Amino acid sequence: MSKYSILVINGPNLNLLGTREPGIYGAGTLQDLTANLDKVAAECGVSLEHFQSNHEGQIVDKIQSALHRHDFLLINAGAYTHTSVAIRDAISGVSIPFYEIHISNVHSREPFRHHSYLSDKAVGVIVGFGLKGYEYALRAAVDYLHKQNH
Ligand code: CA2
Repeated sequence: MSKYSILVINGPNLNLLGTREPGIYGAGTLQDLTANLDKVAAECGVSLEHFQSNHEGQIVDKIQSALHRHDFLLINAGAYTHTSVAIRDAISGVSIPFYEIHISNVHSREPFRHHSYLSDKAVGVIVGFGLKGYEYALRAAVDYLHKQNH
């Protein structure tokens, strides 16, 4: 059994990856992303759970259920990043360290995407590296956990 468990959360519309807007979000599907992360997790010796939902309350429930089950969260909250005090409060409530991920460079897009309700609570933020950003975040999370728990 792996020593560390990491939960990957993808928010609204990210189930559409690879089917539309490839210019912004790339050509890979959510399934491709999941398969690549599983491969990297196996290489690093950690367990991964994947969760995607289009519903804010379901994301809140999932974060609450992560308490005592997961050591780290990787979250792309999609559009809820810019609107959701509830997701911010859920993450603060469980006190699990997390990285915030965005596929696109939100800072080069519309002004309403420049503010995040999560960034100031995150250990780090990865923005604009496409789907590769999830892999970078996973590898960084593994380093973080090893350093924290030497
Ligand atoms: O860049 C990101 O990862 C975002 O979190 C994606 C969100 C957007 O609201 C954020 O501002 C930035 C949107 C996800 C929509 O994903 C789609 C993927 C393929 C086709 C259509 C939408």
